Amino acid sequence: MKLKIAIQKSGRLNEDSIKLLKEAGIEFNNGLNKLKSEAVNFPLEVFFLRDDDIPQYIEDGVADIGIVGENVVMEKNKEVKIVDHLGFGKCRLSIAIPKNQNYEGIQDLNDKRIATSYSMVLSNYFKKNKISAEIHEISGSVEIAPGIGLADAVCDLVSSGSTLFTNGLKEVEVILKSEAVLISNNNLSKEQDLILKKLLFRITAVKKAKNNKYILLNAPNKNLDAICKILPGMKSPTILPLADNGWSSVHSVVNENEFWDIIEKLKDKGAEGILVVPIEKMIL
Ligand code: PRT
Ligand code: ZN
Repeated sequence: MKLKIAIQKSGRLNEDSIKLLKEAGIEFNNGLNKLKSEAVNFPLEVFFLRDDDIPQYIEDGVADIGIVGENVVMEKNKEVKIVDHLGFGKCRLSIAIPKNQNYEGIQDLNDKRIATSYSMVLSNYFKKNKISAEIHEISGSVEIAPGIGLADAVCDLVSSGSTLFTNGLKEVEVILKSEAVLISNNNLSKEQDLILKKLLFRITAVKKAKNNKYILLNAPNKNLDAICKILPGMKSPTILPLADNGWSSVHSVVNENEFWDIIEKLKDKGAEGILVVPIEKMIL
């Protein structure tokens, strides 16, 4: 029994999807540039597909699980479930209008023509907000629609914002925040579900490790209490005596988000020789 995973064949999510599987310790021996590849050390088969097709294939059970943007999951609206958020491919689906136009609020979109590749998500959004606008479904280069007179506004994915900027548009509403997610068929067998759980366990360990750093520092013994209070650690920090009397080496794990804050506090309490090391896997 193997679990079949569908990932993007080429595009923005392809590399990070493969990287995630590799970091989860899954190895492939026959190259990753074909239609299909088999893992050598895990019961997993990889299918390479266009991202738009992945939800349908999973609903139909052609693949069991897949990696796609949440935006695609919402737009395709298939019978699949999101089992994990993967932390890459972050973007937002936003409405943008020509930058010299006034915008007071969402009611300004009434009776406007809006170009998008996300007509499902957009029409739901308009329904919810009681806006009546005309949605023009187009499949690519949405951002040029206002410039060529095809639409008054666009609804498209944004990450840095530079595409909107170069096309003279400004973002006025964010309608969806998105990142890559792991989705699954709703009716996995017990055996398939077990493989998925094993995979999720590994993915969790990889994600945790990315969000945390291992920290080692030297601390004067008189400040050890104060320093331990600053450091969360997995249980509590490890403390080892240094050969130098009156000093200890303290080891702990800190979260990326609090990292610089913690470093400053540690220095205030006399910590020296601070080393910060990446963690490869983290299992709690
Ligand atoms: O061939 P296939 O159909 O598989 O790929 P695709 O061309 O449909 O998708 P692709 O590879 O462009 O994007 C795959 C997924 O990446 C999307 O579904 C999103 O979940 C995610 N993602 C993250 C993005 C972006 N960031 C992004 N910036 N997808 C598209 N963009 C485009 C956007 O459409 C716009 O044209 O980039 C432009 C805006 O970028 P900024 O940086 O200028 O704001
Ligand atoms: Zn696509």
